[in-house]
Amino acid sequence: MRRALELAVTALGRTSPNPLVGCVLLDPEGATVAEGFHRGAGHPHAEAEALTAAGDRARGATAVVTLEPCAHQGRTGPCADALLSAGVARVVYAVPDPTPRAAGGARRLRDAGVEVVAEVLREEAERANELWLTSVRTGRPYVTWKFGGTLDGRSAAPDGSSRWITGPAAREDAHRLRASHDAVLVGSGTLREDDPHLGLRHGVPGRPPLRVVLDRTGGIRPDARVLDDAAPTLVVVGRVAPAPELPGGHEVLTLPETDGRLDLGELLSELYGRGTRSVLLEGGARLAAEFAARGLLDRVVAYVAPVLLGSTGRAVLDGFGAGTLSEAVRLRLDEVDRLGDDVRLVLRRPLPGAQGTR
Ligand code: AOF
Ligand code: ZN
Repeated sequence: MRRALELAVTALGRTSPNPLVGCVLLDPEGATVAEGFHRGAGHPHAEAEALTAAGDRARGATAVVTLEPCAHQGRTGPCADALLSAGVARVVYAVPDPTPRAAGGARRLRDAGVEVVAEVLREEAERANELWLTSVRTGRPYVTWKFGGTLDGRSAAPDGSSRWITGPAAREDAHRLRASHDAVLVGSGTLREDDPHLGLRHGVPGRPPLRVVLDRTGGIRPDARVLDDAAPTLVVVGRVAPAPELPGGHEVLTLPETDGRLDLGELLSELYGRGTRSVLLEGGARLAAEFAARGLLDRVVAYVAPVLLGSTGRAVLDGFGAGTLSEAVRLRLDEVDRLGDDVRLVLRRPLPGAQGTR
């Protein structure tokens, strides 16, 4: 299963709206017969890839799969049936398929007399596929807020200078984080002030994420860097805004507004409907605050630099303020890593029922 997970994550950032899946076929002595992983929507499922590579040697084999084999006819056939006709004797999987459309493969295999072992290395497999799994369970994209800031929570000096607060290792890592998401999102302030590009730097593997920019009043300039041809861009405007003229390959999305703000819930369901399973918030402070206030942050990745800017610096979060401690957003600290002179913290929404304090 560890090997199957390793195979699965080689396609990180390229499979949406489909999951990461890996599969290893073992002979009765435990030797590897064939391997496969899912390369992305429209490509064969991991099981199918491994079965094709195995040919006749799949007979009597054990299939080790990171996700319950599917039972539906979609873009490709039901894997449960393919495993049956190939004569596989045992199926070991990690995570049950959470989609009503594809679930039921384990039952079908058991009913046909195949030995099925469920939930092997489930925790590791949940983590490897966490963006997709959380997304299909909640029906909206998984939301990660990424920021680089000072020890005292500032992202820029009062004059706007911010290059560079964190060092090259942290910035490199942030780039890889971008490549692992389906979409990156910035608010109108960041769009106007920073003219961000949001593409993948040369040499970073992966498919470039969809660039999503909020532009409530429709003021985006046709020469904005985000409108080049490095990746498609979705420009989100409010109902009253004039639809901006965009160069080819980019699209305008019109959303309802509440109290002069674009409806983020609508935005997320629109993105989900387009197959986006993960969104990375890349700025700015007001956008992040809105997601935080609405309880829409699944994960925070913070790059913290050994720098103090003091109270005149611009806060990483702006517009959200807890009146009292019990209203604070409390996160679970999962990872702490040193990257050069900076520290990367990975924090997640606490598990339901978990205590906020230790
Ligand atoms: C995959 N790859 O290796 C496995 C999947 O759109 P379809 O027809 O390709 O079906 C996608 C669903 O099939 C997916 O959401 C998941 O529930 C199931 N299993 N999918 O893309 C795979 N094993
Ligand atoms: Zn399948």
